[in-house]
Amino acid sequence: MKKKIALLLMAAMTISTLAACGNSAAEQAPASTTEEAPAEEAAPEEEAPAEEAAPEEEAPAEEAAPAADGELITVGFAQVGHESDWRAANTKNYQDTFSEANGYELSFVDCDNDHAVQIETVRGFIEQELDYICIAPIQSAGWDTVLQEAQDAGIPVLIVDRAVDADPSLYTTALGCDMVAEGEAAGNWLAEYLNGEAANILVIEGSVGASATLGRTEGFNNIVANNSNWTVLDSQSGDFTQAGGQEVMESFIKSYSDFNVVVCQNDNEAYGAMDAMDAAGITYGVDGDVTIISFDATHDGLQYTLDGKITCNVECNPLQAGFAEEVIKKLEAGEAVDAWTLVKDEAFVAPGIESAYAVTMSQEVLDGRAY
Ligand code: GYE
Repeated sequence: MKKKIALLLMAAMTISTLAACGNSAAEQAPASTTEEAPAEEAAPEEEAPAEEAAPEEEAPAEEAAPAADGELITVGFAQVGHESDWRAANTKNYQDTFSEANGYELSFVDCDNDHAVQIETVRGFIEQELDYICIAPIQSAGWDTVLQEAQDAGIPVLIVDRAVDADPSLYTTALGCDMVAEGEAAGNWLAEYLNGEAANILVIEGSVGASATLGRTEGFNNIVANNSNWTVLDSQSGDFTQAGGQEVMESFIKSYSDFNVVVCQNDNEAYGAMDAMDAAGITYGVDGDVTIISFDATHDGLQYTLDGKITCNVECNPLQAGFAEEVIKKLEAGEAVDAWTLVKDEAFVAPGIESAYAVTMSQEVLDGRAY
């Protein structure tokens, strides 16, 4: 299978780097892959007994991976880590989608938010001559060398979730949410909500150097620049964790007394920030003194939005493995793939708020949220 892949790769990469940005794959990709495999089968290579490994017997014909020679397609996934609920949902989605039953052998590595570990993980995948490599980059910088090594080895690379700042000719395709647009959505909603009122803003950023952090910061700052009575008092990394969010918020509370907006770049940070404000007797939410904005819109995060505690929550959909599988199926079939696939998202606001930028939260929306 490897030689065939290498040949297809050359053709596909040429086309994909020339292709205009588009989301046709996004519209075609199955949205419900997580619902199709039970949670206890999440580690397919370790848990699936040999006699259950024949994909053609278990998966419906139209969903079986098109490995012409009947072999499992080997996929390496260098995952960021396990810092957040979003990440846990994203990991489970990949493990469910790239299961043996679906025709794959997934090598999953949790890189524990360590860039050097992630680079070595990708090198390991290259040495093992896997058919495809998916990378969710911890940081956007520092990828050129190992991406060149993968290309030299003829292994297609999918950059997933977060972006890299390497030359796109070094990888096959990228997919994920538009982080700048997410930051702008948060800012646009805030301008609409405050309706001219001044804002003293504290920002709890995500992990340093991650495209999710860089993009959300850039997008939000684009809107800050349009509002002359807004001030960003401080902006510090909470590393996308609850503990990090709490720690940063505690230090903000010691340094600043007159803030009315806290922007948390993911839900877990928002939980930590709320704990810190609870302990300090600071009220927040639609009935409180401080407006909290969060990102991710996970189930628990949206529960807080429904409860009016996180007033605005900007979604980033973690169920992205179906898009990656769509790309792999196309490459297996010798078809061209888009250079970039956008995973769409939307924003949600607390009940009682109408917004041009966000959906008003309801129990029904919460009930429909699987992650
Ligand atoms: O917002 C955060 C996770 O890269 C979009 O990473 C992802 C971010 C997500 O840790 O919760």
